[in-house]
This record gives sequence, structure tokens and C-alpha cells, in this order.
Amino acid sequence: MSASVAVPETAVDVEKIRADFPILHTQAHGHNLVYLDNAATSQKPRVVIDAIVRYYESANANIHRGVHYLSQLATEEFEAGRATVARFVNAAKASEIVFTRGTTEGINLVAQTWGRTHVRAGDEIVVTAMEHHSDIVPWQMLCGATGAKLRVAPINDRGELIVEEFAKLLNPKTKIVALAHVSNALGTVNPVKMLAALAHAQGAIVVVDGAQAVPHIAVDVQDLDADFYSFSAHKMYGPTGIGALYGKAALLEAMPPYQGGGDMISSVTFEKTTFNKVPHKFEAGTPDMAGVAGLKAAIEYMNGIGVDKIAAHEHDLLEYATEAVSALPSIRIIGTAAEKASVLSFTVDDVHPHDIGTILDQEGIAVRTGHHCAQPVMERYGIPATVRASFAVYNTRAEVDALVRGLRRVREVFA
Ligand code: C6P
Repeated sequence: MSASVAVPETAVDVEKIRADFPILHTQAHGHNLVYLDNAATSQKPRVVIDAIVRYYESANANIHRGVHYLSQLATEEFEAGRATVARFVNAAKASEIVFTRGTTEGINLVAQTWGRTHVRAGDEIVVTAMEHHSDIVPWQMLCGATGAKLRVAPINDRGELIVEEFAKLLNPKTKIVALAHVSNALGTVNPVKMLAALAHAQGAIVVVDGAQAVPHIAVDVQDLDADFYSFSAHKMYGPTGIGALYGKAALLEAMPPYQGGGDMISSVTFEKTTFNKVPHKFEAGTPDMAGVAGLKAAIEYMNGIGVDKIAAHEHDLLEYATEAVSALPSIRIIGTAAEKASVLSFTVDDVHPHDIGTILDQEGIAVRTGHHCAQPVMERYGIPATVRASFAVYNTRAEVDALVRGLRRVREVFA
């Protein structure tokens, strides 16, 4: 199959890009590593690794606290990182970006601050049936604490949100609509702008889980009209332990703090504490300055290639892989939405995904198997788990061919 499909002129120079990622030269079980687990976490280019080392070698000090040279420098670099993130997602101003540990923390922050302030017994929170646990559990916890009700917008067999059913769930009791921009289990890209308009018409705020979108497609939070948008650096070539939450300025201003501690205060006495201004009000304690240096470098790296070129390259890989894997016997693709990004989930009739993952691993191919922290998605399809291949800008058609050969090997083993 692979030999007969002409390789298109790809917009990105993949070999040059691959040379930027030291880990891609790893041998796994005697094979060249084929890393197709990018939805779990992407690999890091040398410039990101170097930015973290450089931060510690030449700029490390605690920020917003010292008058000395290094503290000033570290603060400037940290705030430059914030400005870079803001430009990347087209926030109106840098102060609309709150640094978090990642997508999960950003969603919990909104649930515990905006949610606790505005959601009451009898109110409703709408999520979709394709959410990651990070975009279900914080809302369930909020419902448990307030007496609000969680409502779930269904998906069709292709893994697309059923927009009419979603619209029917919205009413004046809906306070929050929380949804993934891109599903990690299905790859579905949700029409966030249109869904946000429907939610806003009922007075709800819209919280977007952007974990699987920001690494793969251009995101413009103002165009989407998202009220909050949360994402993680480690899925977009940046380091672990750092992420960002975009929030509209007016909402952030009106919200109470999330955690108490240093840096989030303006003044403290035993009688009363006044809080720092936004976004610092939401960043208690010493933040991950090295992580921000790495995230900034990751964004610069993505911009250097061009997000649209990254998207086009990954789209080509996804189409190529979908065709090749579908052509194999006994395969069921889970998630066949018209709009997809990066993710190919599938099952093989009589073989457990974990066995497939183990055999592929022996061939040096890294995929994720399991429920992908989206158990309700598995339930929707009546399966315990899938095999998931997920692509990044450094993946190649040759790696897809290796995946297909690996899947043929699975057949041989289970014949
Ligand atoms: N999904 C995956 O293999 P954190 O862990 O906070 O960086 O991201 C959580 C998260 C939230 N939403 C979506 C849509 C996600 O995909 C993830 C992380 C990984 O699919 C790890 S479970």
C-alpha cells in the first residue's frame, strides 16, 4: 500500500526537523524508535532543552521578589514568556494568561474560582460525551459542592458532537459549557466558535480544553470567543509541569484567587489580606520559571516552522495512516469525524489493545493503548480500550508504514 501512494511535496522539511529532536535517534528493542504517542506527550527539540539549561545557567533567581540583577532578569524573561503565549493564542493582553501546571490545573482553577462563585444548586453544567477525565471530574466535583447538575451532550457514531442535541441541553440554568477543542481519544475537532455562540446566547460561559488543539492547529481565543482556554506545554514540544490558562480579563478580574501564598498577595496582615492584580492573583508561590523559558522556546520553535505547515503535515500523515490502517483486516477505526487532528484510534477485532501495544513496542513503535483517560468515550463505543497512534510534526510516512508492518505482525502472532 505504502509503495503505491505518491508522497506529496511536503511543506515541512521533516528530516531537518527530526535532527532537532535528540530523543528521536533512540533505539528501542534494537529498532529505530517510531514515536507515535504524541497526544500523551510530545518530544522536545534541542532549542527547548537548551532554553531550560540556559535559564538555570544564566538567569535563575526568584521572580517578582528581588531588586537584584538576576531577579530582575528572571522576572523579565518570565513575563516575556507570558507575552509570547498571549500572542500565540491571540489573547488581547498578556495579563489574560495565567501560568498553571497544565491543562488539568487550568480547568480546576476555573471550576474552583469562577464555578464556586457563580454556580448554585439547580444550575447546570454542560460537557460533551468526548471529554477527557480532566474536563469531567472537576465539573462533577463542582456539582457535588454546589448541587448543580452535570449534563452531557451526546456524540454520533463518527465521534462528532450532535449539535442539535447540544443546543437542546442549553437553557438559562446553564452556567458553564466545558468542551474539548480536539478530542484526545477520537481526534474530533469541535466547532468551538459556533458552539460558544450557542452557549453565550443562553448566558453560559465557555471553558475550552485546548490540550490537543494548541499543538496541532492555529488557535485564536478571541475569534473562538472562549471565556477560558486551557492547555499544556508538554504536548506542544515544551516541558512538563507548565501550562497556561487564558481567561477574559473581565472574568479574571472578578474571580477570587485559586490558591493562597506568596506572590498572589498585595498586602497581608493577620486581620486581612489584599490580593495582587491579575494574573499574579492566580499564581501563588514560586512558579516554574525554567518551564516558562522552555514553553517560550517551544512556541518560537513552532512559529519558526509555521503552525499552518505543522497542521498540513500532520493532516497528510493522518489521512495516509487512516487509509493504510483501514485497509488491514479486522480493523475498526474509532473516531471518523469529518474534522480531525492528529489522532488515529482503532481496535483489532479479537486482539486486546494492550497486546497490540506490546507487540508494536517490540518493533520499536510507541503507541498508547487503553482508555486514554476518556472512559465515557470507550463506553459510548462499547469497547474497553483502543490503540492510539498520534502524530507530531517530526513523524513521517515511513513511520506510518512501520506501524502498518507492525500491525501485520500482530496478525501473524495471533493467527
Ligand atoms: N491527555 C493523553 O494521552 P495534562 O495532563 O493536564 O497535561 O492534560 C490533561 C488532558 C486534558 N485534556 C485532554 C483533551 C487531554 O488529552 C489531556 C491529556 C493525555 O491523551 C494524557 S491522559
